[in-house]
Amino acid sequence: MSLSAIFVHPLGLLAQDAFPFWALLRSGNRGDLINGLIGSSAAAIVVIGVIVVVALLTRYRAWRPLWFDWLTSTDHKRIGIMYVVIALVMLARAIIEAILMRAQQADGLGGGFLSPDHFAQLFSTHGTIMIFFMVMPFLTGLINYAVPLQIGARDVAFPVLNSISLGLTAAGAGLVMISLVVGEFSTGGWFGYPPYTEALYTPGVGVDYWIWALSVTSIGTTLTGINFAVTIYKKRAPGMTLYRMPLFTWTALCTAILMIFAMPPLTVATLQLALDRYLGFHYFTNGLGGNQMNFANMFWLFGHPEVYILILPGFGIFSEVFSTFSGKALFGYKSMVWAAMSIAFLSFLVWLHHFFTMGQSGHINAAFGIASMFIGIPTGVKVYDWMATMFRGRVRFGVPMIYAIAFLFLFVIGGITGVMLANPILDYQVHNTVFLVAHFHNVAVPGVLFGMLAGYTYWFPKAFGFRLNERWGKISAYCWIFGWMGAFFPLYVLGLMGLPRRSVAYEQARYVPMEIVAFVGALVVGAGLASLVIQLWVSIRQREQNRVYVGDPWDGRSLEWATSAPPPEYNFPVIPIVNDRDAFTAAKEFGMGYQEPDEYVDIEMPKNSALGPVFGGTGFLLAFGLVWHIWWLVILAALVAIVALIVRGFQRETVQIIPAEQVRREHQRWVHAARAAQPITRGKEGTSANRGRAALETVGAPT
Ligand code: HEM
Ligand SMILES: [Cu+2]
Repeated sequence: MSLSAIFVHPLGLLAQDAFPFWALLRSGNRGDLINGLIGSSAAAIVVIGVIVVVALLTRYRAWRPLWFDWLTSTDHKRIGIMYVVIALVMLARAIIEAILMRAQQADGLGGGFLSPDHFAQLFSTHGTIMIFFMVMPFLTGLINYAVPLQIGARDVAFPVLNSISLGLTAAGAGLVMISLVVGEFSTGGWFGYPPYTEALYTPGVGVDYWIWALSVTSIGTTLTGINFAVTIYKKRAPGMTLYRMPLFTWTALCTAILMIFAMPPLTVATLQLALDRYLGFHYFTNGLGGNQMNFANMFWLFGHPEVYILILPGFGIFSEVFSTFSGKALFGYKSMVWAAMSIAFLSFLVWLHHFFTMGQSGHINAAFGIASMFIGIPTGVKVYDWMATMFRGRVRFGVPMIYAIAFLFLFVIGGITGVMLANPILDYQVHNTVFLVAHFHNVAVPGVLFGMLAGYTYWFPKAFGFRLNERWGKISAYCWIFGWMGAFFPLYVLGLMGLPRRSVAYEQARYVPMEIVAFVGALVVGAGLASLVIQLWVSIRQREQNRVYVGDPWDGRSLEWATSAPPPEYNFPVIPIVNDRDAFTAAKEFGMGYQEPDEYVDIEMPKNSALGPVFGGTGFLLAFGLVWHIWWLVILAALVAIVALIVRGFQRETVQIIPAEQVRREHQRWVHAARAAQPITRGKEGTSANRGRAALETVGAPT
């Protein structure tokens, strides 16, 4: 490329038309007007949101703490919380889009109010966001927060890398958000199949936004996988053998391994697609030796393990919740571990069930169909173990447990429909109908999203030192659960009736009643989202009466409950020694829950680093430049990132020392408060008397 090409068009392809607002002003007919209005309002929400955040930060003089306490922090707990914040913002957007899609289809007999292009952008952003920018950050955030605490570590293995991963995820999410304001998003679905997404058939910047958002995040996620795996292998407290790790840590390990092996095929596939689009390569176009099936294979070689990346941490959270809220050790611990590991392994052997109908031989379909059905076996083992955990336990119906029980019922239905789809003969019948949409939401929402929300409720008091409001939590949970049923059970019926997925409109009046039920269901889901926001608001206002500074509000069993809420930066004043599964329960039973050690020593912790936010910022600008062909911006951003890396290489002081005296003071203050706190029985758990000190109860019954 010549220099002039770089500098002649300083803004690349970026022009007035890129703003939905202009399109709105220039358009004539009513349809364009509605679509333009919706698009412009979405853009306005993003812009106003940014302005409000900037104004609030300025008003409360929060820029300095934002930078020093949060953005540059290498503390796994803060990084985890920032991941969850990103996830919740993106969840709100993707749910609103889902409601809009359901509204369109309810009104879809012969038309509806959205243009096909607009509808296609909606399902593409909804799917992309839910998978990559909602669930992935959510589970990464929860793992980041809880796992080092569960294994008795001070931090993850590579704290600065952790912050870089967060930066890259934020860059990808930012890219999806800015596509609302400038330009458009892909219309090619969350999987972006060529040849449709090739430049010849879909010019414009939408697909490029999709490509770069995914590339940036998938690199971050691969790094996260490495970080978590090394952390779990290397940083466990003395005595914590693999078979003493809490189940959530186990599933985090499986997920980390899946991330390491599954993300690279995606990164490579999207980069190859970029080469096709930008430089006229022919990886995925017929002619000159290309073949779109290469993309399908690579995408699903990532895509199928991905769904287990999403769901395994959910399984882990439910395992913790079933055990804690039944007051019993998890039933069948080892079978749970082996089931999770088998699922992770099998997940690499089934990708082809995503294109049963694309013309490979019957033998291949049969092999992949049978392999897919095998996954039902370890999953079934887990379901029985969860049920047996509750059996004769002291079951309490707190909010996390409500999600867990709803999950158990709904997930079994989703699993059965999955086994149905794994049969190629049946799949031919319902392929590409909304039956499939019903199936995967039947596993993704109860299994993944409910798991994340249960984890959010479960660990929130640990992270912030006060419990979330129970009443609003229950309202929210019931709205999610029953709204979900209303929104998705009709889709099974519609699928069997033959309604294709991703239909902007249809011609058969018999679809309408079920579509309306589904729309009402989606509205109830929206109410669940709203209640979640209200819950947070109410809880922050009532935080004084719900404080649980002692840190163990639910009578927890694993080590994260053995420290104050919120925990100190260094997690544990003295690294705990583990002799048992359910280490904290064992300690409490021996009366060793709140002890002072004989001596305190200095603690070495990583210092803050600007590398994470710098990589986030430059990653975002680099990707933005690539989308709009603003080449000088691409080069500049890459240079800044490289320089930042070199500067970091010369930095000598990367750790700070927390003096023993300070550790002693903080710990003693907490131990005294903990001993003075009134032990709370499980019956009073939900009252404001709960300060996070659990009374010893003989739990469960002899088995
Ligand atoms: C309860 C809240 C949700 C509702 C109401 C909802 C609704 C929808 C709708 C209406 C579609 C379009 C289906 C079609 O075009 O026929 C869709 C597609 C999709 N959803 Fe959801 N969804 C929800 C939650 C989720 C979650 C939690 C995930 C992922 C973990 C997810 C992932 C997807 C994906 C991957 C697609 C496919 C997009 C495509 O076809 O390209 N959704 N959803
Ligand atoms: Cu699959």
